Order: sequence, then structure tokens, then C-alpha cells
Amino acid sequence: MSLKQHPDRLPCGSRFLDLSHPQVMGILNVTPDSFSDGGRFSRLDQALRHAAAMVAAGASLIDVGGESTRPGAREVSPIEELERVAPIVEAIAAELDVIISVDTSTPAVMREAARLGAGLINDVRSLQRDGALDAAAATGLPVCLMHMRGEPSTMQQDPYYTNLLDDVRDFLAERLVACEARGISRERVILDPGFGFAKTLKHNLSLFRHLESLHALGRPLLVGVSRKSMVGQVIGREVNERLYGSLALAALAVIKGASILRVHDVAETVDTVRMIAAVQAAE
Ligand code: YH5
Repeated sequence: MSLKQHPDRLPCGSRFLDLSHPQVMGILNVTPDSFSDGGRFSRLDQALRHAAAMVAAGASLIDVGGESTRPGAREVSPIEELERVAPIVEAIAAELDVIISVDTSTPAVMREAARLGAGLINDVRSLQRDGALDAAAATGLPVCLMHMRGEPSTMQQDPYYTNLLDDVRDFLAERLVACEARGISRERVILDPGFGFAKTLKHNLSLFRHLESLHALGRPLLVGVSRKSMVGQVIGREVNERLYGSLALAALAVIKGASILRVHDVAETVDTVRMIAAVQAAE
């Protein structure tokens, strides 16, 4: 039924990502506030066990992020980010059968993570930092480009668009061209509308409703809405009570053709996605 726009297997370093059915990416935060304070080894051990649990639950990608991009979060230095991310990328690469995605905008982190075994670069700033296009190109890895306007620290201050959908589509199309100009072919690119990034609740809901229109760009789509405030605002729940709202959006994203779901609750999302994929694959 669906028109095939891209091949089913995306090379991600030494592994392949099967895009013939929706995949789940598990979120692994390695910011210090995301762990109990038991020192360096304990933090690494906790992160590795969390990653292992997500792989056992069916995640085919683990997204490792050392910079908090939540609205208003403080910036971290490249060295601090590298010290958080590198050990965990190395440990996951050694221990787990999974594609490691690195959630970074920092060229040095892209290069080092790739060297240590990462298979995908996930940049919420769409490779706009100085040197990021060249660093990503040099890794040979696929990249996820995400729509955002401004910087995480200020992006929620009165976001305004004349036409959000056009803005998102035009921005991603422009970043695709920028990638190709620096040697990142479009076959290596995944696109993401960037839910919660410089968008009001109305923007997020409207963008989600019209997600299909982004298939015009001809690339696989990644959707990250897990536990985000758009869920909390609709159902009126705190961050740890947003599972069912998040699953509703995961289901809808798959129905609308998303290829990858970036989530906290892997086991629950995998069941949801598998059930829908089974119906969609039926005669
Ligand atoms: C994304 O959408 N998001 S980091 C606030 C929350 C919950 C979660 C208050 N990195 C994305 O996950 N990368 C982040 O509740 C991302 N797409 C891609 N590609 C923000 C986040 C979050 C923020």
C-alpha cells in the first residue's frame, strides 16, 4: 500500500537499520542529573544497564545524549560533553548488539563517538554549528536532521510562524541541500520535525496532524514526543505519568508513516508499534 521512497536497509557503521517496519530508539540520558550520585563507575554501570534493558525490550537504537536540550537548560562545554558520552558509547559498543545514536551538535563529539562505535548522528541543530557538516561527513554515518528555531535556552520564548508546516519543510529541505553540498548524500539522512523545539502546543498538534506532508521530502521520518510537554498539556499530567498519552502519539506516528520513534518507554512502545505494523502488513 505504501509507496516505497527509500531502501529498507540503512547502513549505520557496522550495522544496518531495517526500515521495512517501524523501529524504536531508546533514550539514554547521560547528564549528571539523570543518575543517582554514586561516582563515575556507578554512573557508567547504571547507564549500561539501562541501555541493556532497552535493548532487551526491543530497541534497535540507543540514543546517547550528554547535553540537556530541555527548554532553558544550561550549555555544556565540548570537553564536558565528550567526557559524559565517550565512555558510554564505548561500553555499549563493547557489550550490546544495538545501533548507537549520539545526540550531539558538537563536531568533536561526532568524530570521537564514531571512532568508538556509534552508528548514527542525531543533531537537534541539524549540523548548523561550525564544523558540524564536515565532522558528520567524515564519519560516513547517517545523520538525523531536526527542525528547531534558535537555541534550546530561548526557543520557547514566544515561537511564531506564518506557516509552521512550510517552515519545517523548507528548513529540512535546505539542510538536506547543505548536507549534499558537503558530501553527505541524501540517502544518509533521516528527518525529524522537532516536536517541542520552538513550538507552542498548537504548533505541535498541528505539525503532528500533518506529519504525512513531510514524506514529500523523500526521507525516513523520526518522531520524538515521548513524555514531552505537548502530552502533559493535553492530558494534564506530570512527566512520569505521560505513558499512555505518549503511546497514543507513538501509534498515530506509525499510522502516519514514521520510521523511527525516539522514546523513554521502550517495551510499551515496541508492543504498540508491532501491533500496528502487523495490521498494516496484512492483506
Ligand atoms: C527529538 O524530538 N528530543 S531531547 C522534554 C521532555 C521530555 C523529553 C518535559 N532530542 C529530540 O527528549 N532528538 C531530544 O519532557 C531529540 N528528536 C531528536 N531527533 C528533549 C527530550 C524531552 C524534553
